[in-house]
Amino acid sequence: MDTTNTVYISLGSNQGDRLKNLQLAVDAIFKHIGNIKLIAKVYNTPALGFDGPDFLNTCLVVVTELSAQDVLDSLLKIESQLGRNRTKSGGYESRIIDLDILLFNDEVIHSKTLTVPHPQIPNRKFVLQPLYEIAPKGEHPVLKVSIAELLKQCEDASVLEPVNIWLKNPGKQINLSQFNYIAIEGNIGAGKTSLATKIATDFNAKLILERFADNPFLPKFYEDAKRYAFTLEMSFLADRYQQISDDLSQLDLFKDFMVSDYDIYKSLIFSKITLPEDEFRLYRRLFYLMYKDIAKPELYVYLYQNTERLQENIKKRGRDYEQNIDNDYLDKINAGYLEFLKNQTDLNVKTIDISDKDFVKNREDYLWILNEICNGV
Ligand code: PH2
Ligand code: MG
Ligand code: MG
Repeated sequence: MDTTNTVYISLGSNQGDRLKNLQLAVDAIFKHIGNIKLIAKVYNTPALGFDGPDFLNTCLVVVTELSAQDVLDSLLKIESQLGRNRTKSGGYESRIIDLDILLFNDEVIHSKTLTVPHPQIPNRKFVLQPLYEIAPKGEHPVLKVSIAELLKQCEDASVLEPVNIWLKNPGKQINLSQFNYIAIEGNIGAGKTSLATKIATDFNAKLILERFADNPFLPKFYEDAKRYAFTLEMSFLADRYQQISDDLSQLDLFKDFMVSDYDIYKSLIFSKITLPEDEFRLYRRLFYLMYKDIAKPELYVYLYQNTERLQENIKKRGRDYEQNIDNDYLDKINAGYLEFLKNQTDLNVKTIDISDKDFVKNREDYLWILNEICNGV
């Protein structure tokens, strides 16, 4: 399920501290729109089409979950936050910052507010040169020619001078790959899978997801807990053990680290709640036999979410067999996790309270969580 879009954005400034304006725009784009994959060199360029001071121009590629219209709205907001005011003069005029969508995936858009690809691409060297640097193989989706070819054919005679200062990519400050293996944990409905999946996509990590959907005992357990608890816990343990020992031993050369949406210890936490005392003791013996020879995460993240919002999330995702989970059960699981975490001395644990956050909806909340993960152990 890939819901991300690739958007190419052109940046320009010919008023005030031009380089600072570009950097502030890059920072705001990262904060509100998405991860920045590449930033081209910055060029000093003569104002094209009107009389005015030289511009600094560059381009960047962003990966975003926003629609083209939402990206546009966000860019306009950033422009005005950086102090741009548009007068209704008709022609071009100097500006603190100009942020234009050049390309959005390979889509062709003609709406009242937005034309993509940007109609001026072929006529502007200050766009084509930096765009070529970050998309050397890119193709214009309407003209069906490469950016390289458009640059060659471009009749704009402007002389571009590269400025020898690079804009900084704020994403580089988030250094998750300092951990070789991160496990995301939390109660049912806390958002473990969503967070692990987002991290894996954004930071080139190998993703290890629990295969709960394949567990035939889970729906049965929710129907008749007493009868199926031991069977369910055993089958979870077998699956988790196998997956963790298989996946963690296969280092993927093309990935920077690993992230999972569970830690195997959850087997013990859940079984302590679901099994009668004597069965639990048997289970625990088996658990530790397996637990001792598998790799532990270098960072264990516990997402704390309150019961009310757990229930909302459970409703939202709508798995039939989960719909009758009661608050008491969720509270017990949370207490089980907290008890476990309290007693961990060897494990690097980071508990993050996300009860007033929504990292799926708000990028700022997502970035806040990443920051907590990186900096706060
Ligand atoms: N933007 C314009 C018009 N002219 N000239 C340069 N050099 N750089 C720009 O970004 C630019 C321009 C309208 O957006
Ligand atoms: Mg423009
Ligand atoms: Mg514009």
